[in-house]
Amino acid sequence: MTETKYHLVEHEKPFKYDENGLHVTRGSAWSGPGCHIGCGVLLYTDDDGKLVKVEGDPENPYNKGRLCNRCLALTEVVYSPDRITSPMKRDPAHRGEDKWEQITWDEALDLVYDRFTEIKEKYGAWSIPFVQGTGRDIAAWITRLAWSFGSPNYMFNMSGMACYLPRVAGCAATTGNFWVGDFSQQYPDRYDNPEWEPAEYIMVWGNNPLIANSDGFYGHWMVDVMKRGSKLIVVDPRLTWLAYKAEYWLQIRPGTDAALALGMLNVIISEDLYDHDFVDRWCYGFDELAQTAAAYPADKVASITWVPEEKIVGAARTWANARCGIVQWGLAVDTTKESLPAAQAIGALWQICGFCEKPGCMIVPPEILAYSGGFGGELVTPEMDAHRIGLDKYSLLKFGFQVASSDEVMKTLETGEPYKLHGAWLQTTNFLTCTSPDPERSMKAWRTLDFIVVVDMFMTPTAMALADVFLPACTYAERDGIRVGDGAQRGETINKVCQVGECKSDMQINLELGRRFNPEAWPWKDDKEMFSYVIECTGYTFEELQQAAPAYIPFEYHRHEKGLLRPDGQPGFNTQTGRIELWSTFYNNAGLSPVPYFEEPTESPESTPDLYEEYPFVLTTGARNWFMFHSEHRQIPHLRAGRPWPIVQINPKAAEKVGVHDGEWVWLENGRGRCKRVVECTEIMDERVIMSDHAWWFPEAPGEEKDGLFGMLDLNVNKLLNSYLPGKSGFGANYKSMLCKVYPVKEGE
Ligand SMILES: Nc1nc2c(c(=O)[nH]1)N[C@H]1C(S)=C(S)[C@@H](COP(=O)(O)OP(=O)(O)OC[C@H]3O[C@@H](n4cnc5c(=O)[nH]c(N)nc54)[C@H](O)[C@@H]3O)O[C@H]1N2
Ligand SMILES: Nc1nc2c(c(=O)[nH]1)N[C@H]1C(S)=C(S)[C@@H](COP(=O)(O)OP(=O)(O)OC[C@H]3O[C@@H](n4cnc5c(=O)[nH]c(N)nc54)[C@H](O)[C@@H]3O)O[C@H]1N2
Ligand code: SF4
Ligand SMILES: [Mo]
Repeated sequence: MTETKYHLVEHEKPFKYDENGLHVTRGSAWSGPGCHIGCGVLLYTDDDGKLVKVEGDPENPYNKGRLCNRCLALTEVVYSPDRITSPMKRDPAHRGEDKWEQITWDEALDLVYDRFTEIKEKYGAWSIPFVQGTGRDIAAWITRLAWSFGSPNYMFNMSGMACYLPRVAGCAATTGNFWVGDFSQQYPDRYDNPEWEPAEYIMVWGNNPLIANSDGFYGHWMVDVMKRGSKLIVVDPRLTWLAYKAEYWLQIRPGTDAALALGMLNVIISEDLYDHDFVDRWCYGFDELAQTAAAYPADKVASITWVPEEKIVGAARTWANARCGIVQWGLAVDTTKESLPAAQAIGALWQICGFCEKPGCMIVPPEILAYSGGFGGELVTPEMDAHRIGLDKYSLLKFGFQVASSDEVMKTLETGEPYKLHGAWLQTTNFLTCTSPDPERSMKAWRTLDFIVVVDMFMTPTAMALADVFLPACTYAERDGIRVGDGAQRGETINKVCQVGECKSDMQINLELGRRFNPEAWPWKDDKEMFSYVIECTGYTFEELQQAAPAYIPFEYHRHEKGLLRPDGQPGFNTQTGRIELWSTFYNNAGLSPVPYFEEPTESPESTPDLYEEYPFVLTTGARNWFMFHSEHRQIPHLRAGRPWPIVQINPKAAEKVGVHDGEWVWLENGRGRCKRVVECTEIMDERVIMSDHAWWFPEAPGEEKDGLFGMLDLNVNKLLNSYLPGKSGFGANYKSMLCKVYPVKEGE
């Protein structure tokens, strides 16, 4: 094996071994089905090559043998009778109808090649957007497909790209990097590593990590560090399990996070509790930040956020006086229209306290290979970038990921400006069910395209409504792959142990098609050779990494002092001023406010008091549950049993006031639409706030559009959202702060 500088885990067991008559293969559980992280798993197969069970790998430092029920139910996903197992096509005249025709892979790939090439020759490659869903294992392979085809319009079809990207782009613009909490994940020996220490305080902000396991963060680490002494401050409108364990639970009104952060900054600055040394040496624009925060005194912030004044002050003091601290933030920071200023204000809480690049603080994540922002960036020409939709309007699209603006693409579909779109490649997304605010408008707009391809494991409302070709993808048990970059902070392999029908992995599909489009960009003979190329810098081939994984990059703290965070090797941060910019030169140059601010959600008790009388609840949506990943898993018996119906959580007193009962079907409605839910009365909610599940459909219901697309048209809470109204930067949209009313569903409805 090649000499390498990476740390390896000492395994007691080999990569493959036999146990009690079954064959065991070590691997990583990274999509499909969906998940952001990819725990270490042991896949058990029998002599016929059938997957029999999945266990957590106790030798993997990442999850140490633990798994959640979605992985434990993997065999039900793999062998679900609902899987689509061969390619299909349908005449575009019959979109929305169950009129599929089975075809071979050769026919399917030839058809896609022919139609895409025809469109490219007539209208330009940019007239085909390439769309992905959330962080499944696709970013690298879909960017390369899009860019090698010649389209700059790679995108995530959520208004305001309001998941993760606002935090990533915001951090990149103001600090030059993305930051994560130090939970020892960068060390193979984890909590035993002598360099590491647990955070004294963890501020869990708009995130429910135990359930979500999002963005490379395994939720159980939270419990691991609590056992080692970390204490919590939780900012959440609901009393989550972690909020219940917290020293401070700040029960915030949805969508007011920026105000709360600015109020806490004001306490910390006015009481002189910040880290002077760190601010003097490494931050830029402190005085301007102080001036901004001064406009947010605690009493005013209490009335905006509904968090009692003494809790705001107490939590701010406790945080600033801590020896070390972590902000474990989540989706709720992104799902507000002005999400960048919210992220900037929350970021300043760790920055002015100097909780940077130290044990138990925020760190820049080490990555085996930073390909996550796009594999194949060298293929993007200036001409392509000139056609990237939204780039002229939102300069921040240059940061983080090289994406097109989903809101601008929506306008382009509807207006044909700046040019008409003609085709689409949709891979790992069910956007009509999940991300589209106003799904019917979205469906109509995407229907204007001449030719649409969907790559998925199951028939979905989106595929039923839009696809002309359906390509069946694999689960992680049916394919090979690599888990590097994208917040993984370690190198692992995904290992094929079984085959279902004719399904192919996303990587094989994209390699085979990419080779037809642009052979030079896809020179590899098979997927394994392609993976070896990507991980070349580790010194391993794919086959070697299979044996050796997980592999870890050597890590050290205080990298800003050692010149390790800038490409020029100078001390400091990778920004224009070389410092963490509390006053952002980038935002200023982009015509945005250089300092953070709070703006009311478009609809709220404060911004639209008249509407609030008619729609008396603040509606937050989509808090994750244990059983489902977005629109997935509805057809998996053990998981559906845990969440049989789409629920809305309401405080029992509030339910009584509006005359609805636990277990009853109700409508949630506002001026834009309504959807059905089942009431769950629970004390975890404030009487003024309700929480609705998102992404519901019933795979068992009739699927044709005339019958409601598997119930989706009645069940989609996104009908209540503001339609395509992102923040000023192009990032952020109100997915978790609207107004609505609740009333019972009548018999027969
Ligand atoms: N109201 C409201 N709406 C929300 C949210 C919310 O909180 N509230 N959350 C939003 C967020 S944060 C996100 S990220 C989006 C998610 O939006 P999406 O990522 O579009 O989520 P899904 O609807 O689950 O679509 C994923 C599809 O990909 C398929 N799939 C899964 N794994 C694979 C794979 O490996 N290969 C292929 N080819 N297909 C696969 C699944 O079967 C499924 O049909 O939803 C957003 N929508
Ligand atoms: N099981 C499961 N896991 C998932 C997913 C899934 O669908 N299912 N989706 C994945 C994806 S794509 C993502 S982005 C992550 C998201 O995972 P998280 O970041 O945890 O996001 P949510 O669960 O949507 O919301 C987290 C918490 O924010 C609270 N909250 C709601 N509104 C507000 C608000 O305005 N302010 C504040 N401060 N808090 C608020 C909710 O009550 C909830 O407890 O999860 C990932 N993991
Ligand atoms: S977090 Fe859960 S679903 Fe995701 S890989 Fe780990 S066990 Fe599987
Ligand atoms: Mo997400």
